[in-house]
Amino acid sequence: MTIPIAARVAAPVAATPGASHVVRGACPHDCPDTCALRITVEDGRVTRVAGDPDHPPTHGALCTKVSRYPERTYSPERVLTPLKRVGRKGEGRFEPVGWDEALDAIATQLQAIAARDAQAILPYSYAGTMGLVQGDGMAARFFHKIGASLLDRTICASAGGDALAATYGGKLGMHVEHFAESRLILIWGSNPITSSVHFWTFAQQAKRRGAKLVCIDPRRTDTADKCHQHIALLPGTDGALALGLMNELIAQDSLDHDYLARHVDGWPALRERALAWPAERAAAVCGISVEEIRGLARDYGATQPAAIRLNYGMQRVRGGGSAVRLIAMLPCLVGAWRHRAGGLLLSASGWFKPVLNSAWLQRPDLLAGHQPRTINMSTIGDDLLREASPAFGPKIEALVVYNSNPVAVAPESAKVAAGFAREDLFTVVLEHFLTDTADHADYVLPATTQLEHWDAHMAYGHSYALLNQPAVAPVGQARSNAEIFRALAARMGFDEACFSDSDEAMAHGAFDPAQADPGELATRGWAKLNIAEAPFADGGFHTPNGKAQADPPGLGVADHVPNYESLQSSPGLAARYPLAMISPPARNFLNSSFVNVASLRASEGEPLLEVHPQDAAARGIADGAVVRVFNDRGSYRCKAQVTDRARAGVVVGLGVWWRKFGLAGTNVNELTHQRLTDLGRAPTFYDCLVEVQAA
Ligand SMILES: Nc1nc2c(c(=O)[nH]1)N[C@H]1C(S)=C(S)[C@@H](COP(=O)(O)OP(=O)(O)OC[C@H]3O[C@@H](n4cnc5c(=O)[nH]c(N)nc54)[C@H](O)[C@@H]3O)O[C@H]1N2
Ligand SMILES: Nc1nc2c(c(=O)[nH]1)N[C@H]1C(S)=C(S)[C@@H](COP(=O)(O)OP(=O)(O)OC[C@H]3O[C@@H](n4cnc5c(=O)[nH]c(N)nc54)[C@H](O)[C@@H]3O)O[C@H]1N2
Ligand SMILES: [Mo]
Repeated sequence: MTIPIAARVAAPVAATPGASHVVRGACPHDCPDTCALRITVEDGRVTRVAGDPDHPPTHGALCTKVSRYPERTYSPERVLTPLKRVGRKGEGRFEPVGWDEALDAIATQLQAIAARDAQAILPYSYAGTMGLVQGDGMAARFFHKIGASLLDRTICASAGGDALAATYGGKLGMHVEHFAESRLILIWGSNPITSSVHFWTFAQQAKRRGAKLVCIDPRRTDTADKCHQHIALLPGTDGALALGLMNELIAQDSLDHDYLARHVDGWPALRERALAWPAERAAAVCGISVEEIRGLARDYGATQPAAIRLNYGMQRVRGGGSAVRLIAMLPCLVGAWRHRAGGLLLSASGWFKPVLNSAWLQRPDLLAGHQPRTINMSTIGDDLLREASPAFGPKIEALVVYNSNPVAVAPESAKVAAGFAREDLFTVVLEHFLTDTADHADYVLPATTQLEHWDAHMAYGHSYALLNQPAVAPVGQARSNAEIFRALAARMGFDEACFSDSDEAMAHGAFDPAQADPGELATRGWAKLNIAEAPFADGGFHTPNGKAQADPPGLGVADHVPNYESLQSSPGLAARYPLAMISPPARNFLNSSFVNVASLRASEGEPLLEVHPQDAAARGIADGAVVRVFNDRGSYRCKAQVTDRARAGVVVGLGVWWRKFGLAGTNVNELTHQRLTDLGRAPTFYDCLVEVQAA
């Protein structure tokens, strides 16, 4: 039987007995791949979620998590009615209430607080869905109209993002498909088999055609196992490695002098800096051999096209911004940008800037001249515990959380949990599940999933716009985020016409129709942006003068910046807590999403800490033993896995588990701190010293 493809489906979708059809959608999750989906609906129920074979980055394949999407959407644990708290904060005891009762109570509270000082209200959201409508579309309009505190959305990518902006003038990079033609690929601070599996397909195609793959990662990941070479540097030393490579490229004269002269500003100053980093010095800082640096420089200097897949793992340390600035100069030094299969890809979201109707979606003009303060989401632990002061402004009295699980994912979670437990804080959480954060809510509101609502999507790992059509009617009493904010706006008497825009109208209006064809989006589900094949072959960076900036005004030339917590910058601390802990994503979860999907949790097993055999032996820790991992901020219990996936001196706690699934009701963020990166005000999750003991 062939399944007809529904080009347009109006929500809600009525169930026709026996009927089966396919709806075009987009994966909403925080991942570079943003897959195009084909969703099979039978008798009004989604029975299958598959990758679109025609969408080049998706090429018909999905990750395990999203191919299990029906299990998530129809989970018996889904929140399907509004809930009101009846227990203590954090206990997770609620009773169902009607929508009207919940929305009336929330609107009344927000109005009362706004009448005193609207900045005491804080929206807190991140990328549970990356949708332009269910993310910061109607919600942004609502909070702008209130004049609530603004949120600095730094928790993931702003160190690297600001670094790319300083260097290239935006988050711009290669087309992911072109990696298939590269001859040398550096997979740097990235574990694509876990976190960007569609990029990995292109890297494997290149490998089959004879390309060399090098993985630069402190952990021996599955990806490292499948590369030709693995360079296991110490966490937070990537800037030193980049400078050591530049030093060698200068010594070998592998530079593209013409490209440097025509398309780079500040090379003489960067050259001076690099000359201070001979391979011996860099190798000592990175904890690797001199030959590893020399060999990599020889390969990178002699192979074209050479491509770097940089990812966010390496920027979650104090010097993350500087390291990205340095690495982003490497393709300029050797002229790799001349080829479409050469250059670098960290994030490509900047290509969407001229394509998005951001001001229409978010309506910052509704602030009407107000300049509310900005709260950094990465320091929410401290900020929730702060009293009013002239510098800070009013105490935070109300939090509205959507698309995020800060109690599990924000750093230094003891403080975050203490803040969320404040009796004088009014907290509303829009969610699918009773997460650690929802457990602290006064009201939990049931949100629709991607299968039940309209949305429009950009991507940060490819250059296609996507449209998501609802496949089925909302499950239970769920409402879309946008619908919930629309209903609250009505109750608060906001009468601007934009508060009546439907989700569907917002999804269709998200992109400039001249740049992302509405017909293609409606019928095929995706539209390719018009970006040059080799965007910087002849310069043309998005900086004011079109040149890549090695020495930008106000920042100067980047240097290696040691971690806050390292032998180099805090020897006393390193004596007490000698192990560096990193906590990169687990393959079967997406940050803290999917932790509650039983089959995916079963695949991950339980929270573990990888410890190198030498470090384990020195502490009498056996494989599988329960350990206490601790530092001055707190302690966390889990089982040890003794393995050489962790290099000596580094322990790995794959994240991000819900606290309530932890042995002692905590997760790795009990140990991380709230200090920020050198650029971008981002968290430094992987800049964290600990000690481990058998418990
Ligand atoms: N399955 C799955 N996929 C995901 C996610 C998930 O949780 N699960 N999360 C999504 C999100 S939000 C993001 S931002 C991306 C994150 O994905 P990536 O950007 O790839 O970042 P991480 O997975 O944090 O780290 C990647 C690798 O960097 C290594 N690393 C840690 N510290 C350093 C360092 O100092 N230097 C270097 N060179 N390497 C280091 C880690 O060991 C890890 O293997 O993935 C997305 N995709
Ligand atoms: N230790 C450590 N901590 C980390 C990281 C790490 O590597 N190590 N990674 C960091 C990174 S890269 C990131 S991006 C952050 C991620 O932090 P978050 O963006 O908070 O991501 P999630 O933990 O996946 O939580 C998203 C929540 O949104 C909900 N959600 C999904 N879709 C919808 C929707 O349509 N409506 C509503 N209302 N809710 C929805 C999901 O159910 C989920 O509970 O975590 C950071 N924290
Ligand atoms: Mo992220």
